[in-house]
Amino acid sequence: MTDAIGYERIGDIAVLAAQNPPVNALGYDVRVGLVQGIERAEADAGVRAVLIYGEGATYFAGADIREFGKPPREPFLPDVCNRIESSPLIVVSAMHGTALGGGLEIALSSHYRVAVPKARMGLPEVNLGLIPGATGTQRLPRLTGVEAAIDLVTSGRQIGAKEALDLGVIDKIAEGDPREIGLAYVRELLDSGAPRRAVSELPAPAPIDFDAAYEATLKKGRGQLSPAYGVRAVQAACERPFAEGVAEERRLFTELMGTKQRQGMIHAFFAERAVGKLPELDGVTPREVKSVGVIGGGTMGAGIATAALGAGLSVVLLEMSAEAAEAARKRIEGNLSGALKRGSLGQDAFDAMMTRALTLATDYEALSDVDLVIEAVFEQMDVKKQVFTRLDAVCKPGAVLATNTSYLDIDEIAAVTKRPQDVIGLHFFSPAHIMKLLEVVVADKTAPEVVATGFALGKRLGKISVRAGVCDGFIGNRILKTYRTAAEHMVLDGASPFQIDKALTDFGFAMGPYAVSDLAGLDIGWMTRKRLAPTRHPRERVPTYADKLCEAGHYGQKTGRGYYIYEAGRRAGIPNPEVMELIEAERAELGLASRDFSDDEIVRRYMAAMVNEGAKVLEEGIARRPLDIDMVFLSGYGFPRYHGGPMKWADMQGLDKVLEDIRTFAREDDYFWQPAPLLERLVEEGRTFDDMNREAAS
Ligand code: T1G
Repeated sequence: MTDAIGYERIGDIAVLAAQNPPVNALGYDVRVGLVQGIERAEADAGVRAVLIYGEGATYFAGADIREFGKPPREPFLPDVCNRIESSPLIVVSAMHGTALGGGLEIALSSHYRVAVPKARMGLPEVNLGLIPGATGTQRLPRLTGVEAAIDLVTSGRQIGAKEALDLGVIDKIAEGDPREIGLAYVRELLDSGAPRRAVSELPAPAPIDFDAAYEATLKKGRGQLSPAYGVRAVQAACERPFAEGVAEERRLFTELMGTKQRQGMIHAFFAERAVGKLPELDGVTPREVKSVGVIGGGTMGAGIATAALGAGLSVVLLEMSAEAAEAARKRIEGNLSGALKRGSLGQDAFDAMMTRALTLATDYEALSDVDLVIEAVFEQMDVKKQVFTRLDAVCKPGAVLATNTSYLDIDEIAAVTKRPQDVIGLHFFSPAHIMKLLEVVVADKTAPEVVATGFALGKRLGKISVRAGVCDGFIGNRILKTYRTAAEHMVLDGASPFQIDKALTDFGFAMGPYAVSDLAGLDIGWMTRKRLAPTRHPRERVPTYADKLCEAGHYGQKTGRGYYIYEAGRRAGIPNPEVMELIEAERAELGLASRDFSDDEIVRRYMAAMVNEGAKVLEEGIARRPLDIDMVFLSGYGFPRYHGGPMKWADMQGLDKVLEDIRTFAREDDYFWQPAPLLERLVEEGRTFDDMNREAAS
């Protein structure tokens, strides 16, 4: 027996305990241990039943993702599941924590399942670019029916014990320790003479229109394959004998295992866990934060306050007047009412937040005792400096002073205080209570424990925090400006904003850059162009057609017209015909001859600009690792997760191909297209961005 699965005999019950921390992943030793445990129980005279449960935090949380991409080692998980189910003994699983993927598949191959009330379970393989590959798509529908099985397999969502009981995934919920409730349930089953109950022997569920379900799922996935493959696997459970259904599931699973989408999504899984692990923070203790001050109750400030309240922090929100403070309170109330309606926030909790946790103020003195302040006031340096001068005078020693600025120089802001070591950037993305990304911007003098405090606050708020250095736009907006410029160049040279948007939604973005601009407000870009105009290089190509839209008062969705026209009741906008008129007029004025762009070239140019600027951001140390840039774009800019992020996408294309594109584009504009020296070095040395991630981790 391996020690990954403990064996114990209690009367006529054999107990198999998973002992593979931290999440009892079903690695090789665990799989071997399970098979050996079942065989030992069957050979152990007098044993009538087997209990399987997990020691530590959870029942099996799935296959060991670190084994993916390596040669698979027997016993394979589907065989382990079938071996468990085929036992002549009664096999019971007792679940707690998160029984996910292969973990739930082990439970489904047991004859009975009991769970603690807080147990959660699901088949999240689609989030890794896969489908359940150990009979889950064949057993689950036999218990829940096709509709529920397709929902769980294609969404990858977790369900709680109550929903699992209602769906028939588990048989019982019991309070207590998984081992105890498991033993009690086995006893109950043996005493009542309960029969073995093999799920695979249950009748196949009634079919649905699988082609329709497949097409709908493929469309919803915006190019992601795994959910649609999940529909076909469940279809096999309806149309084929169990063993053939398992074979079809394996075929589909193996096909997905070989895709770039699987590589991209597993990269995203591990990057999400690595991004908060910075060697510079090893052994650094964050300062305790129980109360937060927020200055400015506009959309951003109210969103930040909402996120802090939702994380159980007390909030003092400072505005210029009682009316403005009241307006902020209403915004916060509106933000929280969404959660209230959805039932994810109870009325008592809502009331506690709004009456006790939230304090409105108009005097800086109200901030004298908070542990951390975040200002979200107007994006102008002199305004920020006034705020930080007041904070320096009012806030207690050790309070963290954070700015939410999206591009201003934080070193310059810190310099007006006597405590630059306590100043940091916490760049939220609107809506701040919903968007996952938080850029933790570290200024020259920011103290390590203040950086650690920023990351701890991010974790508390449920954010994905990424360390950034100080430059115009930090990581995300700096790179955005570059690839957005590449798009504008294509518009000047012959492509339309609408074609570019479509090419990029076909690539997997939820929205193209022009629809995003309409959503954010065209006035933001307009202000930025005006701000940067004085220092613009003569070779920069900056179109003026969008300025004319703004001068006419067309700011996008908020005015009902921008690149698109938004009519009441219609979800998406329709292309605004005057946009092409403005573009054609500008092309004529500049004497530009238009040419056609293929969708493929549009994507290659857009992505080459993104990757090239990312390499420059890396080289300057603004981002620590390529995975940090990936996490910025996956969690803050709607980058398609199955590409793994821009740097992972580039690795999978081949950095030599990306560099070759850049050099080709440079022949027509060697000012905009200047290959990043880091990219050239990586290609010369045959290294990848993944190699840089591994080097940073070692
Ligand atoms: N394999 C390997 N390592 C894993 C792992 C897994 N399945 N799950 C977590 N870890 C590591 C993780 O990298 C981290 O490591 C540590 O455990 C704690 O994780 C055939 C093919 C279980 C809800 O997709 O959702 O089964 O950084 O920080 O916040 O059909 O981990 O400490 O070195 O996330 O408490 C399906 C993925 C696999 C579950 C716990 N299962 N894991 O969250 O801790 S595919 C999953 C999670 C499959 C079969 C198919 C979460 C969690 P380190 P953590 P957490």
